[in-house]
Amino acid sequence: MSSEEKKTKQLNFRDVSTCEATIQMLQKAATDGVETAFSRAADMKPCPIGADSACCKHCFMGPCRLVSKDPYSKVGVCGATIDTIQARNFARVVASGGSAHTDHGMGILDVFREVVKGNIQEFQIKDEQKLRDVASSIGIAVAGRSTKEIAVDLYNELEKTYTQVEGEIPFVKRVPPKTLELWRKHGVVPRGAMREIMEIMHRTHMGVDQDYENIVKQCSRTALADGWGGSMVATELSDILFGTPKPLVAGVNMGYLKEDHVNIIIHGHEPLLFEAMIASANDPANLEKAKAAGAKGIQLLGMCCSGAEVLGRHGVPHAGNFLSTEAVIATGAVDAMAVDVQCIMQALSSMSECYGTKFFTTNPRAKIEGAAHIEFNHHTPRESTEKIIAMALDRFKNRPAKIVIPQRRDLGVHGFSHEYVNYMLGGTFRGSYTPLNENIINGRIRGVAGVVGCNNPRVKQDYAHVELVKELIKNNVLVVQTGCSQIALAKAGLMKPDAAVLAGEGLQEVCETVGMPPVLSLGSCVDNSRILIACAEMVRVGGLGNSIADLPVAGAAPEYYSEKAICIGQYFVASGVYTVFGVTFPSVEGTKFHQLLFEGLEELGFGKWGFAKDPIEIAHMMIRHIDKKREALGIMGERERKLFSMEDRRA
Ligand code: SF4
Ligand code: MSK
Repeated sequence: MSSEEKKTKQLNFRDVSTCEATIQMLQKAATDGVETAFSRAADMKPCPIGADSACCKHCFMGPCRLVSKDPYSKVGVCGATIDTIQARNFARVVASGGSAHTDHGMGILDVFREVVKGNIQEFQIKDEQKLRDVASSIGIAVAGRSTKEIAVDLYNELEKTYTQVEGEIPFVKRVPPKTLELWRKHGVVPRGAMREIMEIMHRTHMGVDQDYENIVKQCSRTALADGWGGSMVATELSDILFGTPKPLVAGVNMGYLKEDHVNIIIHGHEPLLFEAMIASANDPANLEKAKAAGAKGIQLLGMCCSGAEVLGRHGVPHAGNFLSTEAVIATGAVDAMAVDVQCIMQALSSMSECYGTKFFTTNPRAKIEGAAHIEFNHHTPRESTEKIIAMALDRFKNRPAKIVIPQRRDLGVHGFSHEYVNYMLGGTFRGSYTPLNENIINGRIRGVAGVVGCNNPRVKQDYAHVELVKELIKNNVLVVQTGCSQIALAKAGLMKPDAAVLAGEGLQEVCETVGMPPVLSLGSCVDNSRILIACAEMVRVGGLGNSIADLPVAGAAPEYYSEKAICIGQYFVASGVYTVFGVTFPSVEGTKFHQLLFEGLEELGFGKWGFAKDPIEIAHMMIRHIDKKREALGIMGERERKLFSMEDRRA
């Protein structure tokens, strides 16, 4: 028996995941002698100095390692202090995470431009109302103008999000005036994402910016260029091109793989590949080919954020979140997995080889050594998706005899957007956040929490997401979700209206009246921008203060692994939101840098960071913050409680 087999046998998969389907497939993979991120994590001890961000390899006089226990006892060869080193490391994480979202947004912007010019026929402007709403939100005239005229202006304006070298990115026009005033005072309003990311890379080069406070300012400016820039462009243009999500019932989990169908999984982030794949999979000619191959049809499934994009928009089933991407291959039922960008483990390629799954990279920015590449060209999107379908059909015909599909299917309501929340609460003619604000003021809803982010094999899969959200709703905190976190809650059954029974009395009343779940699924990682817009709207409607920092809201990413998550955290903090992360935090407690992130930023009027590993502790940190904000707003005492009826809503 090899040492690898011994390790895998020693790992109790119930200790590393709460997802039944994933546990079943991890056990199968171990029996098959195949390793996964869970077994590799058990075998890879994290470097404690790196985990604290107390080392620097920004030049070749180093690498320099400082001592986390006594961080001011030593400096790097160049004299860099622990605060400079941590701030520079943090800044590069923000730049990397922010560049992922902004480059994703730029890919959508490219397609939007080509659609507007008439160079792409496959995609069209699907939501003209949203086009008009987005355009007018940034000052583009819409009255009496054609869709094409507005779209051309919108393209030209949104391109500035990336390329502008001076001024303010377009979507800052949506930021509450008090919040924007604070940003201007501290010089953190983004000019253009490319400039901010370039500047962060320059400033963190050896011998440039060596003042941690100044570096953190640039972290905020770069992160804001993601949240109110690249990510917001990605969300808004995806809605315009592919439709703004509206709640629908959709399924999550591996049980949606079908043994008698050709199963194709799309994994990654940008919605373009998936949208083209939906068209190919529904093409009668391909369905005929599938039948000829002996299949009853073609079953498409999503994973990670590619899946989250189409789960809410079209109701395509979602096979699982980040840490299930390897496990699903072990079913043997996946005929093809096609990936684009972000969160794609390199090991998926060899894993697919073990189970005979056809694995394809599709994006020229993201190839994997040894993996087949079928390039996706947005001018001719169906060319690549047709090839992928043909390869999947081929694999279906030659499937291995042993297929094991975990019989777990979880239905829930997905596809809440800022627009739908507006409508849901106020109705068609009075669409407004007023009822939400009123219910927060009267105490039925204590506050709003965004629980988002990834899985991380250093902590038990989905456990912190689910326990944190349960504790929040029990305490009357309405939860909004994106990314892999929402998939964890969908699997736990909390995306259903009847999950309101788990909520506190006030939140339960509101959910039952409106007919909504206590946990709202808002989409992919870039759709965290929907939460920013919702916060801005809560401020605009009134009664909860003048800036985002006044709102009784908080955010968390209890199982994050990604640099993108840190960037998201930083743009929420810079926007005024208290944001708590789990797993680990890249700083040494007690340093000036740590103090700035965890306290100092709030003293300046921004939000602040928090950290805890235990989900119940995270929940109560968030609740204490929400209560602090309620206290400051003078709405701490509950008002008279009465049923929130249709008459109340009309009144
Ligand atoms: Fe060491 Fe300074 Fe070079 Fe970093 S920049 S590796 S601290 S000498
Ligand atoms: S996919 S960034 S693991 S949420 Fe967006 Fe999931 Fe995190 Fe990737």
